[in-house]
Amino acid sequence: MSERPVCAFLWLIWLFLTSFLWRCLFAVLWCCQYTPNPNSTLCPTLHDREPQKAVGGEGRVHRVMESTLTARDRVGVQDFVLLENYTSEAAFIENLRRRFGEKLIYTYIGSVLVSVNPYKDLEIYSKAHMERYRGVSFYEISPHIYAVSDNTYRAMRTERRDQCILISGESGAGKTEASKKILQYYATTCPVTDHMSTIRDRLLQSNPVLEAFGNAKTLRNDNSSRFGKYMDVQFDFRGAPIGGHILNYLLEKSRVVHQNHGERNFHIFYQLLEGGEQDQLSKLGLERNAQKYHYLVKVCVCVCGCCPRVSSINDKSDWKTVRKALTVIGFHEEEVEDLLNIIASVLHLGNTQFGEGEDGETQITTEPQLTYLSKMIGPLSFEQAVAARDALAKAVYGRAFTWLVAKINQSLAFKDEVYNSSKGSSSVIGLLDIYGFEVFQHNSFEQFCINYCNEKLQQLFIKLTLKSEQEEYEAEGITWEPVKYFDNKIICDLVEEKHKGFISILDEECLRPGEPSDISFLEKLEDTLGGHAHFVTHKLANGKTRKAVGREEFRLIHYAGEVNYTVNGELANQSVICQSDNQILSQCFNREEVTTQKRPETAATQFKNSLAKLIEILMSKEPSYVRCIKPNDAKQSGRFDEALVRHQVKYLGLMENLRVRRAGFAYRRRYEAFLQRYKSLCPGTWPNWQGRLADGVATLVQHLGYKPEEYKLGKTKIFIRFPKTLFTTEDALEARRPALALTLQTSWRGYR
Ligand code: AOV
Ligand code: MG
Repeated sequence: MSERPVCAFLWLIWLFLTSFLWRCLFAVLWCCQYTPNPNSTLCPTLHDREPQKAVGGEGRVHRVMESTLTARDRVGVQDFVLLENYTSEAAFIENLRRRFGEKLIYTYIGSVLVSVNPYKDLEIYSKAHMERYRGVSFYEISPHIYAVSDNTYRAMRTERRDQCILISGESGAGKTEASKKILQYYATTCPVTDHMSTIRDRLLQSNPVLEAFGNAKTLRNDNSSRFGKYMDVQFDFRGAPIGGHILNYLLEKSRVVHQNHGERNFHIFYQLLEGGEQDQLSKLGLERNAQKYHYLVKVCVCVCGCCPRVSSINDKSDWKTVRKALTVIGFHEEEVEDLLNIIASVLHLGNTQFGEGEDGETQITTEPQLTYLSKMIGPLSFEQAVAARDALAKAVYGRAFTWLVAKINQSLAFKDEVYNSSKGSSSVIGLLDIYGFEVFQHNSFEQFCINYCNEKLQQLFIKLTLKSEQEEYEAEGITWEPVKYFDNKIICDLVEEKHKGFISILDEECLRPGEPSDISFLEKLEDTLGGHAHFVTHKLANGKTRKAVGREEFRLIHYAGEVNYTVNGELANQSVICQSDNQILSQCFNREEVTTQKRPETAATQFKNSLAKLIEILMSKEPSYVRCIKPNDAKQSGRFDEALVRHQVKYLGLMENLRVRRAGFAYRRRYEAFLQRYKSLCPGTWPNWQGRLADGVATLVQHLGYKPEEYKLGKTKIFIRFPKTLFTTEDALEARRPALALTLQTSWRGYR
């Protein structure tokens, strides 16, 4: 054979191969970048927010392929909206249970994240996991707290609107852990410069400090938040964290002087005693033994905590963390010393014992405590100490906590000159982690406030999830049928209504001249609220006595369960402390404030007002929700107590939430996104629709054979009632994919 034809033959093969390879390559690239499925290769699940354009923190485009989901990830449905039998509570719980069994603790209801506490460390919070979720559209990847964090962050950036993430659930359900994971996500994935890394570190380090002073072991949770916390994280126009601010709500001060059996005081006391250096303890007059302190372990028969050590807590290493965190946040050595003096003084106060003097007067019989107390608290007279010991301890601790939050806020405050950035162009993401609904054997005023707070948040959830749904239908000109749900407004009103609500009655009783009496208060409650469906006392209508409610108690039927509250008056004498030499104390107890003649607002009214302000703040932002569920009461991993979960699913209103998502239109998407995704299924819209988007979508769905009852066309979006309709369309798209790739190849020339 001559050389020429061989060369020509080889050349032709090479040409064919290269052009074919190039075509393939272009086709693949084209598929990747301009595929008619811009949002996902997954079957789109159903949610109210538009899937955002997948732009990451640095403008990267992520594309997560279906193959990233393993068979395990698909156990059950990852969005309850996809449940066949969506009205069945049993099916709902079974889905939760199956996923929980596979350590899949997160599931969506539309855009709401349901999270079940695993009670063990799962390997799903690594940096690599954070990267997987970064910049990826909400539903392209398995449900996760990082998906909510990322979605919220991108919504803040693209919509330039302040956001908030509301985390709710009962005590021990995982709210605080969720809020910490969100903060860690931002700290790791957001862009930062050197200056900003200081703020980032301070934001992170504020957690161990506040937990040390504001968390404690309760029967429900070994690290229970005993204060409510709302934290704003401020981002600049580049999406970098530049500041933060914390609002704290009603610390459970009674814990300083009394704990239920099996519970502890605030962590900081045990941390100081376990981890503090010997020198330091000696200076404070403290012994390294929690058993020595009346407020930590009472020596008497168990009406008290009696559990200084907890297996899940390492006070010694926690102390180190807290000490380091205080430095990172910017506390001066003197400030830390003053703070520790306050902690020590509270312990000494607790150990102060009283006896009767020769003339029958009361005397402090514990000399060493008095020496330390007078040194630390200032000129404290015997009589005042006798009258006010516990009230004083609570007040000192409570004010020191407020001071601590203020100090952290100073260190987190946005500083214009440091960041060389304009505050005006910044946006915030607020994180709400409040104490969860709780019921103990003995419930006092503080439990009342905690549970009232949870009522308010549930009310907000109801209003916003239904309201936003309704608003969207209205804006799009779509009619829909509302879903029935339990509205807990009736309980909120019972507590806060003017003149006839619980708090008004309490105010009246406290501000009445003379000593407020618990019995007269209960009688007044009975007169005004007796007969209300959610209020119960020991008196029955027929004049008999209800045994389940004590004579000094009243019962509220909350949205989350029934709670008996004990009425017991508490009076505080704070006037002596303002004379202290301790800088923090004298700042905390302003002399003018405590000597003023004006009667202060009652604690209940203050709390009511601060909650009203909180609700206002939350309403001004775009909310995302995390609903936490506690799988068992024993704090055990792998245990799923169905009855307990069912109760929570009920009172959190998750079934109603799901029904609302489905009763209206399960799926909605902007015309351009819908057309882009499915246009290849209709010759009339493929490859490019030139007319009005709405007409393009109408042509497309007509061709697909959608029946009129299956969908509605709004002003800017298509609304599809049943997931099945969409699944059929998705199947058609899936079936067309190989053909589509071929079409792309052959149309390559034309496309170019
Ligand atoms: P809470 O904030 O909802 O209760 P926490 O967030 O403190 O509850 O969670 C309680 C405990 O459950 C934690 O200390 C962890 O041991 C465990 N836990 C929670 N979430 C996770 C998770 N995602 N992974 C592993 N363990 C977890 V309260 O503050 O009492 O209402 O007031
Ligand atoms: Mg908590």
